[in-house]
Amino acid sequence: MHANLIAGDWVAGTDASPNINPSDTRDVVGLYAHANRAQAEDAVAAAHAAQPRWAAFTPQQRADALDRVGSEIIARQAELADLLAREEGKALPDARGEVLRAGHIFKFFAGEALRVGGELLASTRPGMSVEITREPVGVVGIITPWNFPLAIPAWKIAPALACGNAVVFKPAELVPACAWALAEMLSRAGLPPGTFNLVMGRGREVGQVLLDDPRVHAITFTGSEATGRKVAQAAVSRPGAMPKFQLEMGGKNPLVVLDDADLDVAVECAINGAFYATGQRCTASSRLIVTDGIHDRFVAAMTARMAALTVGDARATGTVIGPVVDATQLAQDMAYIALGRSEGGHLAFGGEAMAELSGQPGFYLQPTLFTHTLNHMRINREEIFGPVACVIRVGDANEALAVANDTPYGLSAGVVTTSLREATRFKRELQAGMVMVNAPTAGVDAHAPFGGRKASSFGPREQGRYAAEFFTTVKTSYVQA
Ligand code: TXE
Repeated sequence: MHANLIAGDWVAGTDASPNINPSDTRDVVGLYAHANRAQAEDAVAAAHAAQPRWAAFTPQQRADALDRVGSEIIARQAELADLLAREEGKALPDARGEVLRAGHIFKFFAGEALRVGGELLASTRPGMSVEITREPVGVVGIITPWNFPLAIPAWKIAPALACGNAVVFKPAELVPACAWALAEMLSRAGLPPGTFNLVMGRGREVGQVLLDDPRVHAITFTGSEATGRKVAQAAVSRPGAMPKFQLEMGGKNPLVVLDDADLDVAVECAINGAFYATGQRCTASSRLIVTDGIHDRFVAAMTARMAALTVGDARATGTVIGPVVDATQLAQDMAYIALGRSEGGHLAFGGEAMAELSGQPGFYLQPTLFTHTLNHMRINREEIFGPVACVIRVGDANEALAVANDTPYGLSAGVVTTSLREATRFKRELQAGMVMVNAPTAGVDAHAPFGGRKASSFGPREQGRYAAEFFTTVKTSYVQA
């Protein structure tokens, strides 16, 4: 059994669950412990005790530890990508990319450990100096989803540690193997015991401890909007000091295709954005907003291209789209496909689940395209989180922009156009945290800020230099000469 990491020791759980390969449900990846409430509290206590020691490490020592982890992730890219593909179902080329990104994130934040800076201001008072410094927040609770089993933990853990915080990490129930592999590397990286703790298990049990325990000073969460709201509610209802919190939640990202777009570029952006990683990305292009003049050519080219996408075992050569992550998610996708039909959408491609491929039982689903959809339909309002995209036909660029912004979410948004004027206008006016011009809505750089607006996000941006906003607290000191 793979155990939890608490106070530097591997601690067995009170129970455990098998980790099932979604490409072949007969394949058990391993048995992973569930922490109980008391063990989660032990992890918090350990982090609380270790944090001052870790914060007293020199920035170079912190940088070296993070750099070691980054180097090991990159050196083990093939093995970790295989594990990721096996437990989550992400096709191997995407899984390899995710592993590399996780490695680069650790290396980036190794450098950031040396760059935690401050500011010196002239005072309005004679002889006074004003010094602005950043200090660690303390203990950070990290709660992550299943769709990026290595990259999302990396982009929360690395900056938290770089800034001198201790961490209690609770990964999603479906992907403990990648989390455990990361924890195992961190356990050998030279951190004082208790600085980094792994507690696997259920959200409402283990996750809840992180929300409730007053020794957890900050909570960073990525997952569904419903759970994100629970995190926020728990944070503000905590008696005494409220924890700092940061939420990354859903998206319903528009990709606008204008009449003047290069058709090949438009189709590649839409195929990649909507269907790669089985559409299970918060930045997926789920609404394809297409102007009249290019609509029919775009739909014809999309369906032709979709027919050539190989759905299969995530680890098989040639697979472009792996399975859906589990039975519950597949049922959710199928329910939305049925809803799309009943709302009047025209199923232009796909829509069928395949219980098995080449004799292998798995959660396979064809990439699915609806046309003739309207922006107010539920399939265009709610996050489906599967390989399902909807085309919305619009009259012109003005209508496209209005429809793109008419959504509760605001994570990522894209436009495909050859017009500099339209590219500039959409870049300015799209209401999203990230805007892509002639690029898929998903797929971002590891060193640039990530996050959204409206119901997609709450709190400071993640990644890049901007991560320090969340993982540090600012102190302003006044010194009279
Ligand atoms: O998410 P949850 P799940 C969406 C997607 C998916 C749905 C459910 O539509 O179908 O969410 O996925 C922990 N206190 N997205 O169940 O429940 C939980 O254990 C503390 C979109 O995976 O939000 C896990 O570690 N923690 C999203 C994490 O929260 C709790 C990515 C996320 O779980 C908790 C993933 C509680 N009460 C899912 N309950 C995106 N847009 O990127 C759960 N958790």
